Amino acid sequence: MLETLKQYKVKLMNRNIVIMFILSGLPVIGCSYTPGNTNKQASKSQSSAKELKSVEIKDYQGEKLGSINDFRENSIKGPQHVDMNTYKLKITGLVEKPIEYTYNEVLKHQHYSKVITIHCVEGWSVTLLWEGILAKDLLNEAGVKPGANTAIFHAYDGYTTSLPLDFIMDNDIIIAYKMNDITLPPERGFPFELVAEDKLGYKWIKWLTEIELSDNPDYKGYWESRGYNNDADAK
Ligand SMILES: Nc1nc2c(c(=O)[nH]1)N[C@H]1C(S)=C(S)[C@@H](COP(=O)(O)O)O[C@H]1N2
Ligand SMILES: [Mo]
Repeated sequence: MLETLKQYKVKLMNRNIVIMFILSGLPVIGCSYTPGNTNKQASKSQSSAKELKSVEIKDYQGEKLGSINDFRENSIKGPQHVDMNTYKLKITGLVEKPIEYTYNEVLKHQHYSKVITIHCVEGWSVTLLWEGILAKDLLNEAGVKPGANTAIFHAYDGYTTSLPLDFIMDNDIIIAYKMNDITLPPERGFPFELVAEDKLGYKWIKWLTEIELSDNPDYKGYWESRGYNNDADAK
């Protein structure tokens, strides 16, 4: 019984020593965490991850953005994986000088970004920050021939759509390589998607391969030839 009590006392003493040790140690540890201590700042910036550009942004200048994952995958042949070794963006048809751009040659043009909403006829819409170059910058480089009034867009999956040439020349229509600050993933149209602002989703051609200038304003693309309105006004 006594033995037991003694042991208990010793245990208590040991515990007190441990507690005292911890207490005496605390202010020392605390010192290295006082605000303004440069060591803390340095160690913190070293340990916190450096932000890489592949992180999707969720708001822009106070505006909440939708997500790259808010799209319904409904492409006519599913996601396309474009072979970038052979990829070219071609400007053809009624132009002075047909041009074939590589991906990097397209990106050498002035960059533009804007928050724009895509509306699909299926009833969903997504607002994102789009970044790209202007369609008219490429067309001006190729030189629009008199008589051209329609731009026909072709894609890797065989999809086509068209827009009045005036619509492209009178507006800042973006050919996007990024959405929400990340490079378009294959399912979202890599390398390029046309941001057909104020037009319904079926004008937003993905996996863009060619812009052909034509004098046929009645050209009908994939969905247009299946009954969808050729104006495709989203407003
Ligand atoms: N090449 C190609 N582009 C396309 C399509 C397609 O099937 N093929 N679908 C269109 C439609 S109907 C919409 S709504 C938008 C967005 O489609 P997503 O949700 O499949 O990205 O892409 C458009 N661009
Ligand atoms: Mo759509």
